[in-house]
Amino acid sequence: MKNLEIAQIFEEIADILEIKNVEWKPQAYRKAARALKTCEDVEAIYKKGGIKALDKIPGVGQRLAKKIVQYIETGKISEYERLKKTVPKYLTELMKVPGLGPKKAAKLANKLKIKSMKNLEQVIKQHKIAKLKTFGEKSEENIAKGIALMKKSKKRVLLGVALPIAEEIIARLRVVKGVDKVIAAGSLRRMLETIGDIDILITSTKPELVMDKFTSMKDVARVLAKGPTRGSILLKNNLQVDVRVIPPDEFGSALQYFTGSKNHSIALRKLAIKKGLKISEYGVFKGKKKIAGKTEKAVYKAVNLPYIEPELRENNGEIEVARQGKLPKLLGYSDIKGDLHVHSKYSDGNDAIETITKVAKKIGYGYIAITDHSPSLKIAHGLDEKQLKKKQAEIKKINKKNMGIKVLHGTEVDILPDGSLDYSDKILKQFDIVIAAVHSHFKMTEAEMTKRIIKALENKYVNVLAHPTGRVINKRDAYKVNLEKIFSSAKKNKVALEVDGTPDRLDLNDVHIREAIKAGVKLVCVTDAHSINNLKNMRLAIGTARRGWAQKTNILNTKSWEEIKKWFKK
Ligand code: DGT
Ligand code: CA
Ligand code: CA
Repeated sequence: MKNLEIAQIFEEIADILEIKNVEWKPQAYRKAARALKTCEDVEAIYKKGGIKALDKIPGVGQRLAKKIVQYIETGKISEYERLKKTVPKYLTELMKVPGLGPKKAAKLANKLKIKSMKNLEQVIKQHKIAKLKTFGEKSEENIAKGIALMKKSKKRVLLGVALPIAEEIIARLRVVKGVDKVIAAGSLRRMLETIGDIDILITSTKPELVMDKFTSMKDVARVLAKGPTRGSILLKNNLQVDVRVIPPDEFGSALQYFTGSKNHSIALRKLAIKKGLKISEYGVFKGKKKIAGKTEKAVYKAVNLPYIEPELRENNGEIEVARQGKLPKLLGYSDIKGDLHVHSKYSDGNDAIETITKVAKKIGYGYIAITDHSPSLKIAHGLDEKQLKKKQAEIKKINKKNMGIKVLHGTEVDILPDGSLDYSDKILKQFDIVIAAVHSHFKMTEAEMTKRIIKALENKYVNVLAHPTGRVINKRDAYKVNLEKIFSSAKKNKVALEVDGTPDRLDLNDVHIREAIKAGVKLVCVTDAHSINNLKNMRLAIGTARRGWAQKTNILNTKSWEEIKKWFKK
C-alpha cells in the first residue's frame, strides 16, 4: 500500500527539478506518479514479479522502477533525500499551495522575500502579489483560495459527521453485484473523536463494479486514485474516502491492519516477532506458511491473544492487559436503558415532549429525562417557575397515557460563577433528575473553577455534572479545572459525570473516562439532544465510553430508573 506515498515523493521530486529548470525529468516523474495512483499495490507486484514487473507498469521505466524498489526495501528514496537538501524547506511547502506550483512559488519567494506560509499570508493581506507585474489581482485571489483550501483539508472531521457519511457510502456499495462484506476500518471503526479520512474494506467477486460505483457516486468532487482493487476519492465536503477490495482469505488481517491504530499494530507485530511469527496485512506467517488471515479473531489468536475491540486499539496498554487475560468486557452499544439529558421545545429544543417520548420508546428506552435549561441561560430560553409548573403538568399527563416508557421531569441547571445554582433548593427538590452545568465565565483560574464546580456537586439535589470540561472540538478548549478533585467530589457526593454525545463535545473524553473509572466515579452516557434526530448520538457517547475502557457497571443508565434513583439518594 505504498503507492500513494511513492507517488507523492515522485511529485515532490518533479517539483524540485522544475524549480531547478531541469527539462524532461519532471514530466517523467509526474507520469509515473499518476500511474502509481491507479495501479495495483506495488509491493504485491514486486513480490510476484520482481523489478521487471514494476518496469512494465505504463509510465514507469527501469530507472524509476529501481527507485520504487528502494522505497519498498528501505522506506526512502536517496535521490529525493539528496534533492530535498538543495532547496529551502519553506519553498517545498509553498509550492504545495494549490494555484501556486513550483515555478511561481520560487519566483514569489525571491521577489517578495517570502520565507514561510505566514509570510505568504501577510503579503496577500498587503496585496503585494496583486501589484507584481507577472502575477496580478486574479493570481493573488487564486493563491488566497488555495491557502484556504489547504487549511480546510488539513482539518479533521468530527466522528459524528463522518459516521453517517460512511454509512451511506457503505449502503450504496453493499448492493453492488458481487459484494459480500463491506466495513469501515481506520479511526472511524475505533470511534476516534475526529476522523482524517474514511477507510472502507470490501470483499467482492467483481471488484471493478465496486470501483466504478465508488468513483461515480454523485457527491464525488475528485477521483484521487482508481485501480482494480483500490480507489480513493475526495467528496464535495472535502472528506477523503479510501476503498480497498480484499481477497476473502486475507480479510481478517487486512481489517486488523487498516483498523490500526498504527501504534497498536506495531506493538502487535513486535509481539508476533517474539513468537517467531510475522503479521502483515496479508496474514500471519510462520516462515512462508500462512497460519491465519481470514478473521481478525484468528489473527489475534495466532499470537495467543483474545480478540481486542477496535475502540481499545490505541497502544494504551491493551496488548499487555490482553496477554494477562484481563481485558474489560466493554459497555455494549445496546446496553443503555434510557437517555438522561434531552432538551424539549420548552427551552431550546426543537420538539414537543410527547414527540421525543415516542421516538425514545421506539429506540427501546425505558425512560427519558427532559432536562431543559434554567433562566440565566437566556439564549436558550431557560424556564421560570411558571413554565416549570406547566411542563411538569404536561409530563404527568403523558405518563398517564402508559406509553411503556417513563418521562422524567428534569433540568440542566446553570452553575453560576460563585458555584451556586440557578434554581433555589425549593425548586430543585421537585425534579426527578438535576443536571448541573457550566455555561458561562469559562476563563476562571483552575482553583476558582474547581471550587465553583465542587460547590455545585455538594448541593444535595444535584445528580449529574454535564459536559464536565466544557471543551468544544475544533472551537473551544476545555476550561481549566482539576479533574482529580472533581472526581473525588463526584464520588463522595453521589454525582454521576456525563459522557455527552454531542458530536463536537464528547465530554468527558476517552482519556478522562478511563481516569474517572479508575477513581471509582459513576458515569452516564447521554445525548444532550436538541432534536429527535440527535437522539442517535447515543452511539457516539457509547463509543467514547468504550474508548475509555468503560464496562456496563461503570455506566449508571444501563440500569433501570428505579435502581438509578436509589443510587442518587444522598
Ligand atoms: P485518520 O484517518 O487520520 O483519522 O486515522 P486512521 O487511523 O484511519 O489512519 P489512516 O487512514 O492513515 O490509515 C488507516 C489505517 O491503516 C491505520 O489506522 C493503520 C493503517 N496504517 C496506515 N499507515 C500505516 C503504517 O505506516 N504502518 C502500519 N502498521 N499501519 C498503517
Ligand atoms: Ca482513516
Ligand atoms: Ca486512509
